[in-house]
Order: sequence, then structure tokens, then C-alpha cells
Amino acid sequence: MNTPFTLRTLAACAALCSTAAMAHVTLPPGGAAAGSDYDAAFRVGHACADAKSTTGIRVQLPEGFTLLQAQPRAGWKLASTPREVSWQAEGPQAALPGSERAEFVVRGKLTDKPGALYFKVLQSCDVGSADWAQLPVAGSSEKQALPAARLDVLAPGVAAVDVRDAWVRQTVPGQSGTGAFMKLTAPAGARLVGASTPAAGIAEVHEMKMEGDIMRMRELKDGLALPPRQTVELKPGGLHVMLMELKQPIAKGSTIPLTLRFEDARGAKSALQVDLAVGAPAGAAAAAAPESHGHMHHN
Ligand SMILES: [Cu+2]
Repeated sequence: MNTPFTLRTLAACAALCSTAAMAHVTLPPGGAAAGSDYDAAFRVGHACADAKSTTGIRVQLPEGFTLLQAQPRAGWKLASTPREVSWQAEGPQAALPGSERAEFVVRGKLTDKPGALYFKVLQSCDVGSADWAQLPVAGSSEKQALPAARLDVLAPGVAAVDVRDAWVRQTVPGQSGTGAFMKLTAPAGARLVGASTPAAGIAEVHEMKMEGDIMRMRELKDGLALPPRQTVELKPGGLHVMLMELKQPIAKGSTIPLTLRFEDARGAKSALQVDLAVGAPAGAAAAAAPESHGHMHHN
């Protein structure tokens, strides 16, 4: 009975695959620490194909996720068993319009064993349903039409932070400093407290601010707060990781390893290594602010 729907979804994907990729029911990227209490926030960003609204969400909880509490949603009936949680709109007014996004949140305790967990989600709509239940096929890189939501359970010490579009501004010979930029998302929240790279003697987390008509920058000595599930963007003219005492020019075409160090709310430390591309990624705001930090005012 699923086949006609799946085919329709595939056709829709062929027509507008970039939006379809965002339209899946997903968990925020970045993963979560093994053994932690985790708020699984399932993001629903659209209705089923040909439907106007979402009327129900049913999540199957995998082995490795022990239900602690499901978050109620106003106007929706919540039901749960140890292996399944569901929300059902009590009437058409409570249904989630296709144009709106919402999160359905289940708190659970995660397994101590690192690895991927998959949550199968059945989305019911005013018309039809979508069964987000496909698991990856070993050895196949083919994009699935209806993938289950994936959660990466991380080994101790690995930061549960998603890093995107990490890059560093290239330098000319003799230049002693430059800036590195990226988008950081911590599903459970974290604080970026430090950085290091073999390419520079010093790496610091900085912010830039206008003081009167002078652009000043200063080190964030207490680190940079990453609120849960919010993307914090380090970008030219604003927050950046500053690399000083460069050991060689940063040349186009190379990559620079950068280790980011984090702390969670309880002070637990973790780290993540990223590769910085040299030069802004396509589409990034190549803002005018020059990161010729040596000439800037540092406090
Ligand atoms: Cu700086």
C-alpha cells in the first residue's frame, strides 16, 4: 500500500530535491553524548505530499534510547509506551499547517555505547501519511526518499557540536594573523572555550565590536556560549577564531586542521577537530571587514 505514495514522493524529490532534503523529519545534527539525558527534538517542516497539514506524529524509540518524558503539545493528544510516543491533533484547528515548522520533543536516556540510532517516524496528514522509516543500506550512498531520523551517539570526549562551512582567510607572506569562521550548532548547548592548530602559535576566540568609529576586537575569556539547538555563526566582521603567530602563509588550496575545545553546562570537557578550507565557501558573505588582525586594536 505504500508504493504509490513512495513513487509520488520520489517524483516530488526529482522536481525539487533541495527543498525535499530540508523537508524530512529530522533530529538536529551534531549528535549527543553517550549515557546522557537527551531531548530528541523531531523537526517537522512540511506536510505529507499533496497534504495541507500534519495531524499526527508517531515515533518508534530504538534500543539505546530509554524514554524519560515526552513533551506535550497544546491541542494534541499525547500517548506513550516504553517503545513508542505519539501526538495526535485533537481537531483541524490544532493541526500543523504545511507552511509552519514545529518540534516534537522526547527526553530519553542514551545508551553508553557510541554509534548511530535510528528513529522511525510516521507522519499523518489531512491527506495521506509519510513513513520516515528507511534505514541506510550498507555499501549504498543513494539518497533515500523517506529516511528514518538519525542520531549519532558520541564517545566520551567527542563534542556534540555540528560544525559547517569552516574556513580560514588566506594570507600573504609576512602576515602574522588571520581569522577562521564557521557555523556551530550544539544540540544540547555548549561553550566554545578554546582552539588550537599546528599552523599558528596562538588561537583565540574573538569578538569584533565598533567602539565609536573604531573597530575593536577582544578575546572572549569565558568562551562563546552556544545555546541549545541554535546555530551561532562566526563570520567576517563578527565572531571569529583568531590565529596569531602564523608559522607559514595560509595558502589557497590547502586545508588547516583546527581543534575546538568545548565545555558543557556541568563543566565536562570535549573536543572536535575540523578542517578549515582556505578561502570563503561559495555563498558565504565575503564581508569587507579585513581580518588583518595585526593592524586592529586588541584589548
Ligand atoms: Cu581577532
